[in-house]
Amino acid sequence: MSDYELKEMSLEKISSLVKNRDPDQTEFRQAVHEVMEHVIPFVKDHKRYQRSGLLERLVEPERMVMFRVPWEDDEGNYRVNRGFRVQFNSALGPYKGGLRFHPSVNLSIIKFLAFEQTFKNSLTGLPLGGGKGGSDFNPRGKSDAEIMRFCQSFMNELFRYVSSDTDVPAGDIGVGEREVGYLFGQYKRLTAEFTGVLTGKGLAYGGSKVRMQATGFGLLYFLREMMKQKEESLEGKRVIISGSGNVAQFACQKAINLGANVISMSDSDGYIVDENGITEKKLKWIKELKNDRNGRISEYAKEFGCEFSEGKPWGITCDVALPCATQNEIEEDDAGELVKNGVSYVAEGANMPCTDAAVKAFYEAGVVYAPGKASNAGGVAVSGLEMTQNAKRLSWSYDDVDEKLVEIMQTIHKKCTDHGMEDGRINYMKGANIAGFIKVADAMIAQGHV
Ligand code: NDP
Ligand code: 2IT
Repeated sequence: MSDYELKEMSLEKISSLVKNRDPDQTEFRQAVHEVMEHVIPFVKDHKRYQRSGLLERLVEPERMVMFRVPWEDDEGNYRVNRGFRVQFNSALGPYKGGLRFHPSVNLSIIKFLAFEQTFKNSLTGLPLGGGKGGSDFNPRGKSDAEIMRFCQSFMNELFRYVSSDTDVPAGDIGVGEREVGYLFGQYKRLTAEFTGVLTGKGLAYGGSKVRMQATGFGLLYFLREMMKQKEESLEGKRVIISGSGNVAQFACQKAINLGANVISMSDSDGYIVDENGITEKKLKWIKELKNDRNGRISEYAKEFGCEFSEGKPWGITCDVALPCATQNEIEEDDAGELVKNGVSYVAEGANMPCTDAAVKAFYEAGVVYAPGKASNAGGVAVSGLEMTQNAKRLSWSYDDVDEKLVEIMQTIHKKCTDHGMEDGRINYMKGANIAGFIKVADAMIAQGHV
């Protein structure tokens, strides 16, 4: 890069490049801003990364596919949704990332998730590129047969763009083991191949042990490392968790195992506060409610005699907050409430659940905060281990995979400390962004201007 270009390179320049291209993609622009805020000063200090076009390529997906998903509901009506797959960056390996089925899904959301995934996957140390996909299909209230027909139709188009060596999808919001099974079945039928084209599969047909638990467990393994830095532990800490889906359930389980007092979980209607603490037995009830009965979290309040309130849980006094539902669920005001009530740790189970202003509020208040690309990387890490097991046609034990997950989360924590030290404390966002960037950038430089 010439001196002229280098002088011109700034957060504003890259942000306006993205804004001019896609002015309406607010979530994607937010994710780019959060990463580039740390990457650009780093590049200015490191000549090796001052390459013409490197950052411009980093913020433009390699490929995006959008397609029609026609399906028939149980009443015989023909319905149409939109499908997406964004193949963001393949510098480190096949594109890898989940599929989200939620009515809010649009190109901006899938692009932000695929962009974040690129850095997250880099942090895992595994050979995984970054991608994401999904649909604006709303699974709420759909029958099992409708879900199956939708998944089959979605794969009728997606199968052209994925394979175990090119792009390996998995689950995310609205996509769990059942959906992965239907998607896998249809892929197999269309290609006549039994390969590891998806992860998060059932244990009977190539899934990995611990994949189901991995994101939530990994989040707590990461939090444990954060607390160790301060010579603290989870024992007796008041924890609140948003969401009550896959990530939230297993975050709750591991938090209980580590001695925490989990007092709140939520869904999109509201949250419960159980001052007696959510026990393993109560959590088992929540899992049945959410995974088998499609119930609402408000039913917990009736079952166990506690409070249910509409809205978000961030006004509850706690030591640790674990947002595990969706993007931008903690805004500046919510962060202010948490800080006022004495929160000490915030670790993201969801992707980008805290707005930029919320992250800054935590940092200024001295709250120890971890971004999802570091703290929720356990899910995709075990997906990477599932790919390895599938390629070798073998299956590791629960303890082996769990041990590897602990090691990976410890290593990611170390990368955050190595690159995030600032004024005598760890800026986890900075550390994760820079460590994630270095590996992707090195691979991109080595592979030429493509
Ligand atoms: P699930 O579909 O299993 O659960 C999602 C939970 O979040 C539900 O309780 C849901 O409530 C709630 N939720 C979803 N959207 C909203 C919304 N707009 N407002 C309020 N609540 C909402 O998804 P996961 O647990 O798999 O995913 C949760 C988060 O974790 C997502 O951000 C995802 O990207 C991230 N993640 C997931 C990984 C995985 O392996 N599954 C890995 C890494 C990150 P309701 O039922 O009412 O809709
Ligand atoms: O956001 C994520 O990391 C996931 N939804 C998991 C992706 C994966 O490929 O396991």
